[in-house]
Amino acid sequence: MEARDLLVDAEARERRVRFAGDAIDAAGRTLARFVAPDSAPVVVALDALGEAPLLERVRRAALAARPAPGVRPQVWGVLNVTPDSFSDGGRFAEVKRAVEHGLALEAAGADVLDVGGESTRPGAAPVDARTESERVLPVIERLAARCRRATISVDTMKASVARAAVDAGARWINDPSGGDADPAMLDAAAASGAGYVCMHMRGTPRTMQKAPHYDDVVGEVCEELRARLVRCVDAGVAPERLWLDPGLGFGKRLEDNLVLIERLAELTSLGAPLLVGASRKSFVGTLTGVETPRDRLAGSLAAAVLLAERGASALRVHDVAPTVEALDMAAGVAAAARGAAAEHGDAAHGDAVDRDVANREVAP
Ligand code: PMM
Repeated sequence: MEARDLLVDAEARERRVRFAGDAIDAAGRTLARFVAPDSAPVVVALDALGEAPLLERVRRAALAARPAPGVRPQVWGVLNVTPDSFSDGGRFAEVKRAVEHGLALEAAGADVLDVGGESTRPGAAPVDARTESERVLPVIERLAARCRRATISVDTMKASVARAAVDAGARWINDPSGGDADPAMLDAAAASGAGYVCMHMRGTPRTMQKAPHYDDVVGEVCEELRARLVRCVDAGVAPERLWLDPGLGFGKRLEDNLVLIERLAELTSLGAPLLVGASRKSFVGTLTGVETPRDRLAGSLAAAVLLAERGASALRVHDVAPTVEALDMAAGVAAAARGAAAEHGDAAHGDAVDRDVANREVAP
């Protein structure tokens, strides 16, 4: 091995050790509220770290966790700038309407505006980088200048679009391919200083719904996200800027999506905050019998509350105002339950209803 390779290897190892330390603390805090410290998520966490003696440290971190109650997850407002979303003929009118919609999402309570210029619907055809950039950059530039509170994310699988979007003011790169679609993406994310959302998807939007199959969807998604996360850290993405997403609706059957929601807490053991998108997705329509995506609000709200209770740090949604209300309600109940439990000296129950993971700062 050349000296330079050794150096690169040592740097990568150091980054991973640093990341492992963060992961232990995060896993501990998460465990304190969801599960007994010797249950499955601990085993997953230890697997990820590769060392059994760390169990004691995880347990100690779990016991030391004393989170603030009553904090709701972040809300990411979806702002798709694709031809079927805002097109009314003129390019200028399109940009203007997208910006107005973004500002309305911010006013409704969105913490982040997720701007996308390429559809990721099942079977969707890819668009080239130039077309995608022309769609998203003018919108990102204007929103970055006008938003007072919300930050901007670019939803893209292309490194060049991500780089240009960060230059235009985006502070997040939301990559539905988790670094698979473009080999230059992770370097771009590392160099950008932006937050990076690494989503789970098998295949591409064109192929992902062709006979998807999992034997153990939570275990497999967890393992595949862990591998991607290590790849991100090795590429130099700062661990504190890394978020994960199980990719609901991306190459998953109805039952896979439902099990991922029910057992989301197990994914928090990976140590990174989770962004999750269930809003208006077709599995919500299948379950509730509502065909038109716009009419799937009730099912989407139920999913948002269930995901928040299971440790999601952020939810990607279309209907921002009602989602914020539903999440505030759930957070209020959780906080009250915690207070009541503490009054009765029942610290274990108080911890169980609290959701410290939602408390983590916006990364970038
Ligand atoms: N879903 C869509 C697009 N981008 N990004 C992340 N991180 N997570 C998601 O679940 C996700 C995404 C597709 O939904 P849309 O077509 O309603 O925007």
